[in-house]
Amino acid sequence: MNILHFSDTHLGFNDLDILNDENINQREADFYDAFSQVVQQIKLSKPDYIIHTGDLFHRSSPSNRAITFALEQFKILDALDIPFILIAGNHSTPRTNLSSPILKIFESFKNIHVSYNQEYKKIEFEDVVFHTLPHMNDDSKALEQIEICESNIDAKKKNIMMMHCSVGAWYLMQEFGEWVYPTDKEYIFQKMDYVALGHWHGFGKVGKHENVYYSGSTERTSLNDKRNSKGFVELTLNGSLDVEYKEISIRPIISKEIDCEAYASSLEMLDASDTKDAIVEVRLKNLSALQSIDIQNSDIKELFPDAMSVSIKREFKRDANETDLKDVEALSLEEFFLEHIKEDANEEEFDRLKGKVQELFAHYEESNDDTI
Ligand SMILES: [Mn+2]
Repeated sequence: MNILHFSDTHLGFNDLDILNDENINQREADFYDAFSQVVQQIKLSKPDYIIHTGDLFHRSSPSNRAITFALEQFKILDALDIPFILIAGNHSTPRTNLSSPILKIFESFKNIHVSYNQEYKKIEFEDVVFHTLPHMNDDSKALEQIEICESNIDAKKKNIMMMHCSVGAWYLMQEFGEWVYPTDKEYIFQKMDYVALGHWHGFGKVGKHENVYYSGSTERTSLNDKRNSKGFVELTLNGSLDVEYKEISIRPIISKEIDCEAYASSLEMLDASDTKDAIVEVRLKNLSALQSIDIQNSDIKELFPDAMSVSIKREFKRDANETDLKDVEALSLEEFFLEHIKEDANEEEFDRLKGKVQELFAHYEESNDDTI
């Protein structure tokens, strides 16, 4: 039996304010592309079952474009005549009972089986039972549902458990309403042939359990996620369990560092050859306050002409100039500028310039207010 497990596709996610040629947010398009790559693979490998462990959409009320994209892709999948089992994650579960769960839109598809009602649902086939526990907002109800799940294990068939949660505290995503699977119920995992997990965005086996896996997300929903490898799981269940992680191709995130203490030579050594179409993050380290004024973001961006985006992080020197730095942080630009003049000018000249500077800054602020 071959099963393809993927998760956390977050359709509709967007970021970075960059549009592509079709006027779609580039990052949003990247997520659609990642999803399409998995669908391509499904068409090629034709597994016996397809499972998705939650966060299909990024929001519980996705945009029209995200819904349209999903419906197009699900139509392709449905036509393959492969059962596709799908559960709701925290991102696709409404927080109140007033709104209708988005996964309901797939109810009418012949081969698509959805579980989103915040309760255990058994989805059964000739040779396998999928024990689905979708995201639940209520922990005590969840515990009950886990017990129902355990009592439904079928010794004559393969048993696959599907959840969207953190197993223990290790896989928390620092999001609202996360569900933590209770540690004292982990023994149930041993009674399953495979436990398919969603929520954590990296691929991996969970702790000591040989049959419990997160497939990871298909793209990064945060630039703090530096993993450049995203993909899905292909598992084979013939007597023993064989798990294979398959990588898809995503936009890379590349970190670069410029040491401002040796600025010129650091620039010379900079290699931008791996930054084509990438999300580039540049750390300017050992920066002094004055250097920080001299080095413009636009100068740094020019160093990576082929990158999709460049973000710059300024890290100030912590040693000798620490007091300097504190002063700069506490001062406004106007005050900082005046301090700078004070160093070079005599008292009389300083008083004259002070008036000018204050006038100019007042004028600047006024004209700035106009534009807002
Ligand atoms: Mn997620």
